[in-house]
Amino acid sequence: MSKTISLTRYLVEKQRVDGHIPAHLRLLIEVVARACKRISLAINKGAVGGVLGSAGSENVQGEVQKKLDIIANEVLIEANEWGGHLAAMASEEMESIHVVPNRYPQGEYLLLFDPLDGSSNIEVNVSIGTIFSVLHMPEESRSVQENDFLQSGSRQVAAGYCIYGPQTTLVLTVGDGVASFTLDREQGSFVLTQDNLRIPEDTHEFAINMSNMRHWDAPVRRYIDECLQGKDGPRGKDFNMRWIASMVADVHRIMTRGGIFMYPWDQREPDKPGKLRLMYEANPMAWLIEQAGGAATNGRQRILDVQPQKLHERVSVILGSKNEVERVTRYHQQAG
Ligand code: AHM
Ligand code: MG
Repeated sequence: MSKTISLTRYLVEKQRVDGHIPAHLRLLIEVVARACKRISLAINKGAVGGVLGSAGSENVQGEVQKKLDIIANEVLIEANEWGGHLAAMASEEMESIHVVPNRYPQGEYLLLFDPLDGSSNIEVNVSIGTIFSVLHMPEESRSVQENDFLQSGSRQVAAGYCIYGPQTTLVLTVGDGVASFTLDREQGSFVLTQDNLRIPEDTHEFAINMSNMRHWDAPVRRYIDECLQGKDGPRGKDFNMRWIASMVADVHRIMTRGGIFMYPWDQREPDKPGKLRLMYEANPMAWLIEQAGGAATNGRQRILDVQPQKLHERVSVILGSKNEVERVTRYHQQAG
C-alpha cells in the first residue's frame, strides 16, 4: 500500500524531524488550510449556496466586492483569531489591520492574505484562489501596529496559495522548497501530492494581459515583440500565450510546467507601480517561485527585497522561469 502523507504529518515532520518550523507556525498553517477547505466548500456550492454575485460594497482599492470575497475574508478571520498564534491579520478586503481581540491570547505571528484572488472569474466558474503570507512580529514591538507588517518579502516565514479549480490544491513553502497538497474530499484532508516542485529555467509560454499592450513600457514591449516573432525572430522559437486573469491559476500553471507571468507597470496609472499588491499577492508568490527555482522581480529589483511603505502598496510583477525573468529584467536595466 502506498503511503499517503497528510498536510498535518508533513508539518509535524518539518517541526520534529527537520526542526524547521516552530509548533506555533505549524498550527497556524493548519488553521489557514482548514479555512481554505471551508472556502472551497462555499465556492463549490456556487449558485446553489447563494454565494455568487456582488455584495454591493467596495474594498479599500475601490473594487466592487463579491459575496465570496467577503465570505472568504470572514472565514479566514474567524478561523485564525482565537488560536493564540497570531497578533494581527491584514487582508486585501480590509483597509486597516485586524488585531486579535483581547479576549484571545496574542501570538507572535502576522498573517496577510488575499482571501479570494481572481474574483472576476467567480461567476464564470474558472479557477480562483486564496493567497497568504506569514511574518514574525518584530522583536521590539509591544502592541501590534500596521508598521509591524511593513517588512520585506525576504522576512516571510511561510507563504502559500490554495487554488480552487477542478481540484483544490494547497501549495506551500516554509523556506525549504515547495510542496503541493491536494484536498481529498472524502477524507476531508490535504494530502501531499508533490514535494520539491521545480520550475524549468526556460519556457516558451508567457502570461500577460495583451489588451494593455499600448500602455506598456518599452522593455516589456520589446520582450513580448520578440516572443511574438516566433522562430524566425531573435528568440528562434515559437511562444504560446495563456492568461486566466486569476494570478493563482496563472502562477499554478507556471509551478507545474514553467512559463513567465507579468503584470507590469503601465501608463494607465503612471503614479502607481502596478496593479497587483506587494504584501499579500506578489511577496508570497515571489517566495514560492524562488523556492521552486524560478525568479521574481519588478523589472529592476528582486520583489522580495522591496521595502514596503504601505500595507496595500502595489508593485510591478514579473515572475516565473528564471532565464526569461532575467531577460526581461535585463531589458529594463538596458533601458536605463
Ligand atoms: P483581485 O485580487 O481583485 O482578484 O485582482 C487581482 C487579479 C489577479 O488575480 C490577476 O492576475 C489580475 O487581477 C487580472 O487582471 P486583469 O483583469 O487586468 O487582466
Ligand atoms: Mg488578488
